[in-house]
Amino acid sequence: MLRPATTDIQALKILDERLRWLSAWTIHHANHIRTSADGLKVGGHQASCASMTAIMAALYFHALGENDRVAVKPHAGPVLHAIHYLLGTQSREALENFRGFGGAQSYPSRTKDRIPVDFSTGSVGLGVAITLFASLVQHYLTAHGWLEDKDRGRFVALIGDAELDEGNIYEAIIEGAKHDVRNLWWIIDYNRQSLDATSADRMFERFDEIFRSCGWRVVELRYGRKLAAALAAHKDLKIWFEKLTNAELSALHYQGGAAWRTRIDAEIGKKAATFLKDYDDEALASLFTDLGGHCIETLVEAFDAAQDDVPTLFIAWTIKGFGLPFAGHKDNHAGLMNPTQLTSLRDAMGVREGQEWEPLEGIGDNARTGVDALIDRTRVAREKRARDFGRVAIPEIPVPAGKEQSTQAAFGRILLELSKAGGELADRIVTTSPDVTVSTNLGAWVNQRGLFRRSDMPDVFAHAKIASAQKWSGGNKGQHIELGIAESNLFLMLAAAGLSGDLFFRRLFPIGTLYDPFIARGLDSLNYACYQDARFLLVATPSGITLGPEGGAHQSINPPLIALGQPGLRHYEPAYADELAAMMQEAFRLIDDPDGESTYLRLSTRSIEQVERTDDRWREGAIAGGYWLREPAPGAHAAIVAMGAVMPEALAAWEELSNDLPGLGLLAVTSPDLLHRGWTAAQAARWQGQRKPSHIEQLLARLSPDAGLVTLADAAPASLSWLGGVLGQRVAPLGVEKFGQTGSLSDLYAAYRLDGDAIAEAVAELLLPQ
Ligand SMILES: Cc1ncc(C[n+]2csc(CCOP(=O)(O)OP(=O)(O)O)c2C)c(N)n1
Ligand SMILES: [Mg+2]
Repeated sequence: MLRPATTDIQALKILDERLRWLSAWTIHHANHIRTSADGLKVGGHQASCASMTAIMAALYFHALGENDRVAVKPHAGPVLHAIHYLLGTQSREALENFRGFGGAQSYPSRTKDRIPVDFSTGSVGLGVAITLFASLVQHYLTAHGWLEDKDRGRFVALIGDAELDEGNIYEAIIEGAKHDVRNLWWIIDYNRQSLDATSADRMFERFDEIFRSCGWRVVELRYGRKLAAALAAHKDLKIWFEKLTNAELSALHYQGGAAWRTRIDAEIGKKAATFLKDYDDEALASLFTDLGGHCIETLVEAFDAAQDDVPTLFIAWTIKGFGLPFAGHKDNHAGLMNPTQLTSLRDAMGVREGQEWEPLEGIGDNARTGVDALIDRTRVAREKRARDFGRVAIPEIPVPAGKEQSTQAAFGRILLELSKAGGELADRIVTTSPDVTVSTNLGAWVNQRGLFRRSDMPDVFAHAKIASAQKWSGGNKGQHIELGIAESNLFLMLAAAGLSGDLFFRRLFPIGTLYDPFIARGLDSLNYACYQDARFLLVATPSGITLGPEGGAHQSINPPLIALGQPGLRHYEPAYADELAAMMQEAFRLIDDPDGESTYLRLSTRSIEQVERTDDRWREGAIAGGYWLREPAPGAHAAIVAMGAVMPEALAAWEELSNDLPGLGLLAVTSPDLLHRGWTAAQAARWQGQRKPSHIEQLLARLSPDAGLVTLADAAPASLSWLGGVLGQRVAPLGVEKFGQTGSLSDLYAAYRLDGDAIAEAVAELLLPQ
């Protein structure tokens, strides 16, 4: 893009002011003008917005190309809304309803906002890192021939300086360095204030070094044009200025011109006398606020100079609350202007009372042409695009043969067979794993489909004829993206790849594998992926105490409960390979369905005898969350309810107890998550006159109303114990509530009460007269 003419700079400055006004006004309106029904403070962050309006004006109205995608610092959401208001893509109604039900969201949301939001933000640090993985996905699509050069863009993150404390950012840049990631601009709003305080001074130099050592170009925008010139002319002043701590600088910005004068006079004395004479207090305050992040010329020049694809960190010095009465005050994070302060700002900005929402209020005719031109140019590139789902034909997934199988091994075989059979689905699958590719059984798939690398990477071991089951070479057609052991990165990778249809019009089918207990390591990133409605398949294996000798530190207990409370993610826990095949087919369908979701498969390394099927009726139930593996007699007084890898114990107990308790049922639960959702949805529907019972109600209604249920899961017993609430039946929940330890399966199942004896005792307790 060409550098703008001088008029554009003026127009950008005007737009900067407009954004500052509109964002402040939107927040003010929500807090002070809109009537409050519940007396709750509405909130909003006027100071966090004001510190980035120049950066965002220069970015959106000058630097962004039409394919560029931006993650906006959560607390600058109102600035993004103001930009779209100027572009005509946001309505006044939504702004008037900012933070209200159905109004503009407090933090940019892909799914809830009507404006185009490239990446949702809110949990600080995650919006930053996802841009890096999105850039990697763009490269993947290009390398696979699915994205033309003209459709490629840059990924921009607008970052609060305190966000840099989030460790996930460093995990991401390390991974990015390994993959030689490009086309990134990360722009720090370096206002040196967080929520609680001013930022630590000692860290600043370190950020520089960290990024540079990961291959980034670091561009510091410390001074605006005016201030740079003044300090260049007064060396002592410059030395003094640069020694000010973050807290001192912020305090001076808050105090204003007279305070600057007193300090300079006291600390530099005569040497600054000529300088001080040239400025009155107001001019002095204005001069020192001319930091790089508020100077349109400086920003434009810096953006124009970074047009190659080298990942670039811009450190743009700013003042939190720039131009507002609480600028620089350490407590300004959630500060709101009072009505008097707002009126002064309105007057200062030339906005007439009653015309506060007028997009270009107060801009004179001459200036208007330039502003209109910039808005027009920008409008074309920032329209909301329809979501794109791939509509890829999902083939029937064949069941791997074998009398005894583990679900984990079956998963690996299914992928291998898919790869061998070929076809569009197989070509669109992209797998990824945080250094557990082999131990989660993805190895054979990778042998077939190869590692994804920017340049060809021969398999050195294979060339040297060293025997290995893993014959992995890499190249830009590979379909497995290796990650280091950073589970947060796995989820951000899945989030970015799971948005490929939205971001690049080409849906991928991302599959990520990890050990079930380590879901917790990346939990917020997983939540973040789901929040944005990214679509993927998460395969977590091994799980539970069933991994036996591997021991307690690897034994997962609560992920089914996590899944029960996680929107956008469907939990399936198969016991058998045929269930797994059906679930994978469903998971692929859900990735491709506009109303679908992501899927979490909780698998096991335990090889168990496969069950014989007499018909296919189990399948529908398994996909819906459960089915009777052994039918109960109508009105039966007891049932065993089991999930996943402990099914052999449940079956053995069923066989033994059936002699004494004819009619005993065995319910195989494949998804407590789906059963629970169905149950609550059916309850809600009843209030709207629909009386269809949910799947779990139908299943349990086969038993007597006072039946007893023994539930069994290699997981927290609360995963299934809630089933007693569905029809008011009694429950004896078996499961794992304490940390595990090493041991054989029989030792562990006995110690943690997952064996036949425990089931028999639980059944007896339920059936004995109370
Ligand atoms: C993961 C997470 N932890 C805490 C918060 C609460 N929080 C919101 S903003 C903020 C400080 C942000 O400071 P900075 O990034 O410097 O932004 P700015 O100064 O521009 O407002 C905190 C702690 C959050 N949003 N996300
Ligand atoms: Mg800050």
